[in-house]
Formats: sequence, C-alpha cells, structure tokens
Amino acid sequence: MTYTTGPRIKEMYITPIAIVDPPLLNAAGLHAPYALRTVVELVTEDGISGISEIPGNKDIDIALEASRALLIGKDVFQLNQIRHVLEGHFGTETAAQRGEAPWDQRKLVHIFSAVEVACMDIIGKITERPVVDLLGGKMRDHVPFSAYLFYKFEGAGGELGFNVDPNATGWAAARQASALNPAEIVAQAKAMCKEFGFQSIKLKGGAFEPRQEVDAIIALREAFGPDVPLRLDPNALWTVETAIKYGKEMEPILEYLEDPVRGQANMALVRKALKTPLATNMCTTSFDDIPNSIAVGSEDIILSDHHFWGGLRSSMTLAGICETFGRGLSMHSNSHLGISLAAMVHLGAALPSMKYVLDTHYPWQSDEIIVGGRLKFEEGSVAVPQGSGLGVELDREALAKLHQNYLACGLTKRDDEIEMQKVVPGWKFQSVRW
Ligand code: GKR
Ligand code: MG
Repeated sequence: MTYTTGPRIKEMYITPIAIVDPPLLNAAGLHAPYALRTVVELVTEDGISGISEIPGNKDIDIALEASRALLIGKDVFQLNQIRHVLEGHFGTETAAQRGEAPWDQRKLVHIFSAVEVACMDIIGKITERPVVDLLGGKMRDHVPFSAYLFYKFEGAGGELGFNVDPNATGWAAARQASALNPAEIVAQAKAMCKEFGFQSIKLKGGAFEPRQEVDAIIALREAFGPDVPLRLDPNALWTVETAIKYGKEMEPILEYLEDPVRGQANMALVRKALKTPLATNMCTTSFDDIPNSIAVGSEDIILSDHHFWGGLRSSMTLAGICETFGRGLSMHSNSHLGISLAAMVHLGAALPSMKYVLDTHYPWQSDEIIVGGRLKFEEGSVAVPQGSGLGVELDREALAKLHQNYLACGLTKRDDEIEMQKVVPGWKFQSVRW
C-alpha cells in the first residue's frame, strides 16, 4: 500500500472495557466478576488503524491520555523515537514500582506496550506483513500453550456473579464449577484439556496452605501421568523453608516451580537447594533486574509478558538476554482477550526456542472484541493469525458493549483483596504467608 501523507498518527482512541471473569482465587485474593482491559487504537493520516490491548487500570488510562499529545503526528515506524519521547515525558520507573501483587503495576511499560503493538499492527498493514515477520520471522506456525488451573469458588462471573447457569455443559459447566480441593482441580484440568487440547498444566497456587496445593499436584500427576508437564505457582507466598520442603517432595513430578518465594535472594537460596528449575514473573521483571538475577542466580526461566516488559521488541531483547545467560524463556499472562492473545502468538512464533509452552488465561474468558469471535485452540496451540499486522480486527459493536460493562460495573482497577473481603470479611493480603 502506498501512503500519501506519511504513516503519521492522527488519532488515538483509548477504551476501557470490563470482561466477564469467574471468581478465581490467588495469592492476592479473589478475581472480581469483571476483569478490566484497555483497548488502544491508533489511526494514521491515511486512515490505517492499529490496535492493542493492555490490563485495565484508571491511572494507566489517564497516563495514556496524557501521552496522546506526544504521539499525534509521530511516524509509526519511528518506534525508538516514540519510546524516547514517552520516557522523556514520564521519566523512568524503577523495578520496585512493580508492587507486591502477582501482576505488574508500572505505568510506562504498559504505555510502551500499548503504543508499540498498535504501531506494529499498522506497520504490518502498510508493509503487508504479519507482526511475526517484523520480529524477525516465524520459527513455528502454531504456538503451544499450557492449561492454567485455578482454585475457584463456584460461579461464572459477570452478572451471574457466584450464581451458575444450570444449562451450561462441557467446559462452560466446568468453568463455573467450584475447585477447592485436589479432586475438583483434577476435574477442572480434565475439562480444560479436553476442550482446548492442552498438553502441559499449570496450577495457580498461593490460595491454600501448601500441603493442599502439593496434594493437588500429586493428584494431577496420578490423573495425567508422567508425560504431561506440571507447574505450580504460589506467587511468592512461601518461606524459603516451606519452598525447599515441598519443592523436594515435588522434585520428581514438576516441570518447574514458579515464584515459590519472594525476591531474587530468596529465589536463589531455593534454587540452590532444588533440582527442579525455578521460573519467575515476580522477582526478575524488568531489564534493571537482570544484572542481579545473573549475579545471584535467582531463576532458570523468565516468564516474559509483552504488556509488562514494554512491548514485543523488548520481549525479543529479553529472549536474546535469556539465550546469552542460559535462562529459559516462557510467557506469563493475565485475564485477556484476543488482541492480547494475537500479540502473544506473534511473539511466541518468533521466539528462537520454545522449551516451555506459554501461559494464557484465555479459556477463563467468554467475551471477545475481535471480528469473527474467539480464537481457536487446536491441540493446545493457536495458529499464527493470517493477514497483515496482528491479523485481527476490532469488533466495534462488542467494544461498545464491553465499554458499557466497564461504565456499569464501577471498577477502576484490579483489587483482589477487596473482592476477597466481600466473601471472607477481614481477609488481608500477606506478601509471605506460609
Ligand atoms: O490471574 O490471578 C491471576 C494470576 O495470579 C495473575 O494475576 C498472575 O499475574 O498469572 C500470573 C502469574 O503467573 O503470577
Ligand atoms: Mg506467576
């Protein structure tokens, strides 16, 4: 395609949305009936549109609004300049600003990610190439993901809240069932693997005391056998002593143990004591963290996330660093829709190696904002979307409906502690619990 006035950004649309999310439990508490996302659309002077999706948070939306004036008129190909200008305006953020929750709370990385992915979608459309080609090209056609199990209360989320739809069948029924003990976790795993074809399983821990979560891992091993890799993620709630004790017990059956303890120093102690590899999306979460990660040896695998590492090209830089220093690389996720999934798939397809299949929350979501509806999984994998750019287009009707959900639900940021307190009065987040 030829353009007459240059691929310059003319419009930026920022749309917060709320998507149905079931009552999933984690170290920080309980998921609200809706998870928040923000959809960003950039439009060039030639009317070419590029889209992206990031975790929703009112403060980040306000910061995005503040970046609009800096972005209008910029050439979408000049991503280095765009980043420089945004950094100049917002200043730099330290790794410490990530916060103690399982998810990242920095603003700048989210803004970079939103802007870069939308620009790359546009660049792909102009050059008639998929985003994966802009990242150096495809290493695989299908990107494999892991089942992502959660302890949960009975309920479907959204307007149904804790109620259930009695007519639901298959995965829709399992998705709303409770999972509060090893047997229910195994039932959830069977339903999810049957529906999506996953061949690896991750259990989100940190919800119950370690004995129960380790028993669930043992039950999964008995149900699925030794060929299905298993992972457990207590989101840093364990002490070093607890992690070593239960880590040793699970040594024969875990593919990796994710963030058993808080901080690089503690992770390094656990790593020295165990044969099982350690993975993280909590202790090494930014480029600033890399030197100390290498110095102390805090983990074997870094769980990248383009929303938290500042975009797709930064994630490729991280892949290079991991290769150099012998770290494995996989991908972290949060509740998300198809624009994020498409970006994850393009990135996953470009990664030089894929020893550890990627995380995704996608099975827990039922809404969608892309034309054609929800992306399909076959044998646990998603095919790289066809077409230029991200290969997915915004369903504007769905976007409007999900924006209405946002306005109606009254949520402005994720706060799992407050949600948990609605069920267990007085419940408090503890950064280390067991
Ligand atoms: O969705 O509750 C959740 C997870 O706990 C998520 O927020 C984490 O960031 O998936 C994540 C993880 O691997 O730590
Ligand atoms: Mg994690």
